Amino acid sequence: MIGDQPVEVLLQELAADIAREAGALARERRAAGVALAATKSTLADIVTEADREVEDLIRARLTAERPGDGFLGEESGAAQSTTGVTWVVDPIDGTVNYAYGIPMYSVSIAAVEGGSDPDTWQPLAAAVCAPAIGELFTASHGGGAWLGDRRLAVTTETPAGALLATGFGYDPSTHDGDLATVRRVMPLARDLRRGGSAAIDLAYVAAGRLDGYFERGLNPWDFAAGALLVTEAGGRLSRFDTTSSRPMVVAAGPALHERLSDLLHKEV
Ligand code: LIP
Repeated sequence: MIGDQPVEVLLQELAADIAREAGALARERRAAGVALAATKSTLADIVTEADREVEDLIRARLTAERPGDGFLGEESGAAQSTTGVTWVVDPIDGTVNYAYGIPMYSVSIAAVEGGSDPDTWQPLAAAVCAPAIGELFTASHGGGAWLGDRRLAVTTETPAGALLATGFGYDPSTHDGDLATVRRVMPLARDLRRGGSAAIDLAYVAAGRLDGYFERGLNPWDFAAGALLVTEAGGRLSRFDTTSSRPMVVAAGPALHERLSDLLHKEV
């Protein structure tokens, strides 16, 4: 507690404020035209100048407001924490959407404690800002998940089948396996969506706009904030195959999470 506010709420407010500012910058740069800065793991894995500029803004704000906190970002080096808190940041999640002018992109900011390993960290606060859509999702550990002043809740029943979302990696050689995974879970589904931003997909599970989400090969910054949104909205998120190069993330309401996990575990 700091004053009468739990520290998680203060971290959530800071994450939301920075996500708003970073989202506005990303949107401004998008409108001005996007410059490709480089490619990373494959030709399809791009980074724009805006990705780097937005992460620089976020990092500068966090350093000013909370010196000593750790940092793990998609585009810049990691920094160890001396306070116990680490910020896990994807400056523009859905980079390919962003480059093509598709509005499904987000700024994803999470505060965690206990280091920067997603298998052992404890999420404290989260903000996912979708600036082109005008939505900001937030959560704090024990404080619920929110879209503005609307408290979020995952779906609990899927009588017509589940509306599922997934994604595919940047390496074309993984696409066959990922499509086989889709084939495996489709008996549970009414339909499938592929939005292109894991953070937004997870926010939509938390908001009940999707029943479930699964994807292999995400980086910690892709799901760190969305995971807290889901669990604070009454959902479950798990990772398995974590020693492989492409761990699986599964998120849904409790009953669907169990059914999805059973099917997805069988393929491992
Ligand atoms: C993206 C994820 C998306 C996945 C893409 C990519 P990025 O993150 O949000 O779910 O399907 O392959 O990993 O690279 O835009 O930050």
